[in-house]
Amino acid sequence: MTELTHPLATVPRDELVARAEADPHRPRFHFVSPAGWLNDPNGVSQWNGTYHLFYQYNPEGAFHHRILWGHATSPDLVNWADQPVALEPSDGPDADGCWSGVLVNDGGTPTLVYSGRLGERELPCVAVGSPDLLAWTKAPENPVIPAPPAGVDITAYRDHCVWRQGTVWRQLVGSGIRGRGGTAFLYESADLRRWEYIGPLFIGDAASGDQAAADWQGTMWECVDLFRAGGGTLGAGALGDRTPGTDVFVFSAWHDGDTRHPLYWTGRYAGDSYTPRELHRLDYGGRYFYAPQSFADGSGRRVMFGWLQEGRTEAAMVEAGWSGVMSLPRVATLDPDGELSFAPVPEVASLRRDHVRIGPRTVGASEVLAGVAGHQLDLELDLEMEPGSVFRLGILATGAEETVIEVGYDVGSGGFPQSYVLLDREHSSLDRTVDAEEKSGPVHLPGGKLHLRVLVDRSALEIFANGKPLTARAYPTLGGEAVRLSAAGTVRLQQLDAWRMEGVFGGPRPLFP
Ligand code: DQQ
Repeated sequence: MTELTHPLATVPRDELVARAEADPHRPRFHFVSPAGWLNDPNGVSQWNGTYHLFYQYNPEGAFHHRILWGHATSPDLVNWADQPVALEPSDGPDADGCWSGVLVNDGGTPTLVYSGRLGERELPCVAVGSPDLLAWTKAPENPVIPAPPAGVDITAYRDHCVWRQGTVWRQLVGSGIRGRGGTAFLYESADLRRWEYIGPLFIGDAASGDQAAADWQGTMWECVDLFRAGGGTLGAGALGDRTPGTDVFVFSAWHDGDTRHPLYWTGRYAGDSYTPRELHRLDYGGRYFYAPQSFADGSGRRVMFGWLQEGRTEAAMVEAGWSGVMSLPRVATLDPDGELSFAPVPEVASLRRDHVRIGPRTVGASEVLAGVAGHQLDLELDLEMEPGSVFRLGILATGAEETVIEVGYDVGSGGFPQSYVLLDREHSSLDRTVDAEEKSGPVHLPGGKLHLRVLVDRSALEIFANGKPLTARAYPTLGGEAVRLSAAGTVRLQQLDAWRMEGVFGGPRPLFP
């Protein structure tokens, strides 16, 4: 029987919105749910010019339970209007939750493919939308795939990537094969309702690498996403041909209930399989940019959203009345090394106010910037670093608290030159219950040149160092607003541009728009 009240539903529903709005850690220019719980982006798309963002939503409180699909629309990927809940559990295969999925255009009919949850099991379901995408009707055929592939010992089975290939639909469902590794099962259909199983697209190797490593593949792949980057069409051309572009396979590495981190393979999808070339980390913040989903918008850009998980305790989230932040939409491109490079969509610049420009000058031992301070900031820096130098940018700083972004250029380590971006949260917060783990990853700095973009939205931080993203959260207690620069070795600041960022929501929003 479905539980009516969850043990974590301790905050009365009519108090959730007020609690959420009063929280100083709640971002103001990132998308957040009206209150309650938000996780994965779903059905990200542009339809007749309007952008649609659906999301995993629990309006009962800030915990993951009996998930609905929240819905918001935008003309510009920046300003969002809440829309009625798109999907909610009902008797049948999604009675315990409408889990993650995608939106496709079925000959002009908006159609959702999602994971219906019943008991401990998820199965593929379909819902059809009204022309304005505001009313959704579940398909009578649900679940459209009645069971995972027979005879395979799987770790889990959910989440979808669906695309049109010639005259048919193809679908991937994320999974893992016990004792082997993560996988995605490939299916084909003429009508999105009857699916023929083809086989595993390819299978990862959970035994390769250290389980604690930031690029461990996990035992199950959540939220699989396959797209062609750098030109050409997914599925066009045979293996080894000269069709341009790289097929990128994104997944979120999961293990035994633990949401680890998003990774991607570069490689080539041809016929019924994918030949992986290289595995990469998608975001150096790991679990703070989880379950990403992407789409090609009308202008052909590959736009990606991810879920910024919280770094505070379950009890703190419940008390706050809200949990989970959607990343700013970011554009993914292929860099000359064949890896993904990211930048927030340029539309985000429309929120910039009170411009301050500093530089050129040499960065000294430590300097608090005059005229640049705040909890909602967009900072863009161009730097030239000498080999062996380290640059630090402190944000949300005051007295005993400071969050530090550090970039090292050719800093010898173990005899090898190394360049990196790092987020040091050791002194971010006097609250010792929040996560303070260091996050870092390698960055290329050709000729010592660094373009650093830092978006601060209260507890939500998005950092891009020469296109490599590092997303995370910080929860300072003292309300610090200062920005501080420091350097060890020679670092020249060519230019720093800073803006205060406007919020995108006018005030409290109803839990059920
Ligand atoms: N969250 C969804 C699942 C997905 C997971 C459930 C990833 O469909 O696998 O809310 O965060």
